[in-house]
Amino acid sequence: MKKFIHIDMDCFYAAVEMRDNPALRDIPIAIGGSSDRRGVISTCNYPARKFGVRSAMATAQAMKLCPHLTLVKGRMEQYAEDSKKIREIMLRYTDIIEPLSLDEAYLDVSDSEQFAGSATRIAEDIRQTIFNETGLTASAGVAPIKFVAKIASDENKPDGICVITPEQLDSFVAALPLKKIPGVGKVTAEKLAELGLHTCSDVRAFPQDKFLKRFGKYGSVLWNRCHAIDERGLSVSRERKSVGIETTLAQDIHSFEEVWAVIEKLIPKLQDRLKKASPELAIHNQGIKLKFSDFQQTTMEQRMQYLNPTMFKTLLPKILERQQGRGIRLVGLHVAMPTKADSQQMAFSFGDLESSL
Ligand code: TTP
Ligand code: MG
Repeated sequence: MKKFIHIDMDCFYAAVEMRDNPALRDIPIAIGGSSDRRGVISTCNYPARKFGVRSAMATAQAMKLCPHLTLVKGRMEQYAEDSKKIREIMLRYTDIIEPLSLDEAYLDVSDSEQFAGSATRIAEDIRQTIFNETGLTASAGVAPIKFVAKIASDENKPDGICVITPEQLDSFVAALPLKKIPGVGKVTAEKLAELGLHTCSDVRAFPQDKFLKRFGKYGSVLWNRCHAIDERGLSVSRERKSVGIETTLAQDIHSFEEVWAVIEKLIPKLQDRLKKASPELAIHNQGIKLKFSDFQQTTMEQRMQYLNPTMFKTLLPKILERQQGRGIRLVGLHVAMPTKADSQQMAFSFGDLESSL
């Protein structure tokens, strides 16, 4: 059995706004264009949801439901930046990740070794780490098949987790309302209801040939879902799994010696993180990140098979060439792990070597 985690951020855009402006925390807010410009709500926080405000609703309608709703203009760049941070956190656990949107992704942790392979504990750790490092809450679903993991992440929102074990899978799916299955929209749900079909167990009791005839191509997918069959794996992005550690300095520093002193302190922490993320310690590259006093940041990497602390000393003068008189406000170190493709390529080149000997 596979182990999938689905992570979905809670009222994502609204949560970012509440984090960055605490005055918005306890009042109903929505992200969206104003009603006089025929705006639409992107999302809203939970206090606003109590009034019935929803994503994709016309702002005018939302203002009717909740007259003291505070409208906030969206900041896509900030949401994208938080999304990137969240993605980087996920990559510490597995590189088999399928992002669905800025705030949502599937992870396949079937072969992850952290927490003795417990997908539940991995999911809890991801949620905790996301909160520690971004101040945002995420909800998680854990299940042996993809679509159930997605449904599960919605069960205990916000800031919740729902685990469906292989033993619970069949009965969980049986009781599932059909409209919760991804792909079953309003129209399909109505067609199903006309046949008296409301839950997956209703479909199970329905004649298969009749069902397939009525619902065409999507019918067989839906039939399978109702029987807890979902053989899809993840469409994996090619991002490299990496770990890093960084520190923002109390005061800007300038010289090679000062930066090196910071790096020497970071190295053992980086080694710790690497050990946790990749017990065999193999890496693909190691690098340094600097953020200058004007907030411009830069990274430089060196290909390496194993972490070599003195390599940072070789890299440092090269990256400092980009300093151009500016102070340095942040120093970071990172290593990227080899992907499966890298290790296959390595085996291949060793093979070549052998055959040419
Ligand atoms: P969702 O995950 O659907 O919603 P959410 O994160 O705001 O709330 P929940 O706690 O229920 O998960 O969407 C993620 C973000 O995508 C959301 O914050 C804003 C954006 N979005 C839109 O811009 N328009 C839409 O119609 C929807 C559904 C989302
Ligand atoms: Mg969300």
